[in-house]
Amino acid sequence: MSREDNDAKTFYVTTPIYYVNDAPHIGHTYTTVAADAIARYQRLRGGTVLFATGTDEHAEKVRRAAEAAGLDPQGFTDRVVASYYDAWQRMKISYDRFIRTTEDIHKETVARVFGELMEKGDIYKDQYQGWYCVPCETYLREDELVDGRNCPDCGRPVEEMAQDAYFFKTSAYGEAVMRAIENRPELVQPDTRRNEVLSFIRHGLRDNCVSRLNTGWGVPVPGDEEHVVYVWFDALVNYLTVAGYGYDDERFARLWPPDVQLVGKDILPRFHATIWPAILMALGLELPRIIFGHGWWISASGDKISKSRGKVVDPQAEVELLIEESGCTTDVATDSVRYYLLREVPFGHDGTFSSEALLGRFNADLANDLGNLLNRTLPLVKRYLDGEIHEPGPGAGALAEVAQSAVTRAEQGYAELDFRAMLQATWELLAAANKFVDQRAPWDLYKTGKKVELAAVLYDILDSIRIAALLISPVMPTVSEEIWRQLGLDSMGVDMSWDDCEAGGMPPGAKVRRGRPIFPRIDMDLVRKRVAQEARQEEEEEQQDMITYDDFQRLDLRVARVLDADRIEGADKLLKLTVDVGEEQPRTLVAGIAQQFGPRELIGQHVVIVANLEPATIRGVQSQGMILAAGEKEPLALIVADRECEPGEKVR
Ligand code: ME8
Repeated sequence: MSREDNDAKTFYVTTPIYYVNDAPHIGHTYTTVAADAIARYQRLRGGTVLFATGTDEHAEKVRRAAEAAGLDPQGFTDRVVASYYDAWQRMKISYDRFIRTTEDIHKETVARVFGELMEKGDIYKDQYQGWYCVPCETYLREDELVDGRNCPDCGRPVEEMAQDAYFFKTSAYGEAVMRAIENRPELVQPDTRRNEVLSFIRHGLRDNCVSRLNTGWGVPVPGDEEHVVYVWFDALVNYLTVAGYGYDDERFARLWPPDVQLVGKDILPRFHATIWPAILMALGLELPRIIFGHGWWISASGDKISKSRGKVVDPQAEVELLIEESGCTTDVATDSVRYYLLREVPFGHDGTFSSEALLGRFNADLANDLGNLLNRTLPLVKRYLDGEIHEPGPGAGALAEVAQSAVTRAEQGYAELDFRAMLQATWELLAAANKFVDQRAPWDLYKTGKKVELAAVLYDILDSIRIAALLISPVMPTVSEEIWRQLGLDSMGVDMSWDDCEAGGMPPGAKVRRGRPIFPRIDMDLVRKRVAQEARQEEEEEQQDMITYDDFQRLDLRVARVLDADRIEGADKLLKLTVDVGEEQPRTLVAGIAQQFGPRELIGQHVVIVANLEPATIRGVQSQGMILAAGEKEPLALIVADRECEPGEKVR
């Protein structure tokens, strides 16, 4: 499988494949937009690119979500995957391959890889005794748990597991993986994460459990239908499936190894920087060139402007916000959110998403610096040069040096995945061009009849705008196209190409076309005033929702001691509790907390219940009251008495 010459290499960039228990969120969008910018940049440079993303469907949590929705897993994932197609279309994600792990070709590849490693003795059968975090789909050792029962990554309770299982000999590759990461600083990035990874490996790698008991969802272990391949093993193999491993040698030779693999920081140390390279080493395959772990977005507390109104930022809601506040088009709003994501924080760092900052950047960077430069220059070309770009003539090229420096730094930014630096470099060019307009005052040149100078100055400005449009086009594809159109380049048949980044490339004869301003300014004072008014209104409405003390008194809240707890057959979320409320007979309650709390941890707890709730029959069990728990969507913590008190004690 030798590669004949290096030019034949297709640039292969990947995102993780995402779980489909839910619709896409800001994290998915962030990685995918960044990968999209990389792919578009490579294409702009004339390279052949394969940009792959997709969905990870064989997770236990996906099976459970399907069950909760009353659908079979395949029907459920078929439905949710549509929300990914839709989101990526809206975000202008130019993927070349969307892989679903439920595709036959992928299932065959997983079975092939698993089989190969079994044959080599790198996968063996043993007993698994330990813990499993369903939300993270991670096997955990006792000593990794927090407080003896919670997942170290997400903090949620884990489930105990004891079963026959297959193991991958990660431990045998620990040393080699560590050496590879140490010797090739490019392999795992950024540096801070690389250090985290190295210390994770130094702590010692144990063999990983790579199977689960077959519950009818997943890829069966070759030759042993009682087990299915562990979802993370299944998922990592997607990068091989996409590349044609084992079924299309020619494709594989063109694609392997991946050039850039983007992942979030949480799935770097345990998976992409250890098990993944270990699997590749076991298969005798080259490691990826770059695996980059980016940071996380959190939403700014007290961000009143946000349309998402929650802890989780919804990129689509932010797009709508921009449209509403500025009146820009959907395409421009989408490009602006893409810009904000890659401009606001250095790639690799965590960031705080704030709608106010998004609107602020829209005004300052996009409307003022970029939009205004275009809007003030095009009318001058119309007025003084009949709308046509002239030969640069003597004196042109005043901005060439600044432009050259911006291009060099942008190239470096793209190569190092430092999107922020790349955009900053471009904005320095825009700032220089804006300053140049002020200094050279084309209107004065016109008035004083300095025609040659006037043509040269306008040429330089438009040329800078053209270069800036090229530099940002991987991030803001539609905006760049619109600028291209307004500069008259599309009607000249000039395609965008990185080769044309050099100053002086603006073709004379292009006829500029004024359009609507791309970035209409947002009146931030008005936005703030309206938001404050909405907040006041909300507060008033909340006050109207107040209950009186008498209303509250009607609730009979009591302490109850849990005597027994049991799962209810066929109902994943429900537990049947027997509680002592200080009455002659214990009561029975049905509580929807089975996914967060195990029966054993409940017995003996002093919980709080609503004792005068009308009884209801749930799944054939009469429930006489309701247990109180914190958590809006799902129960996160039970309300318990923090010191000794008698069952039946009133809570007031
Ligand atoms: O992990 N900010 O899938 P997933 C930035 N199926 N990134 C975030 C984020 C945030 N607030 N929240 C989550 C999986 N992420 C596996 C991958 S690949 C072989 C298998 C990132 O749907 C997170 O770091 O949970 C991860 O990269 C992705 O979004 C979530 O993926």
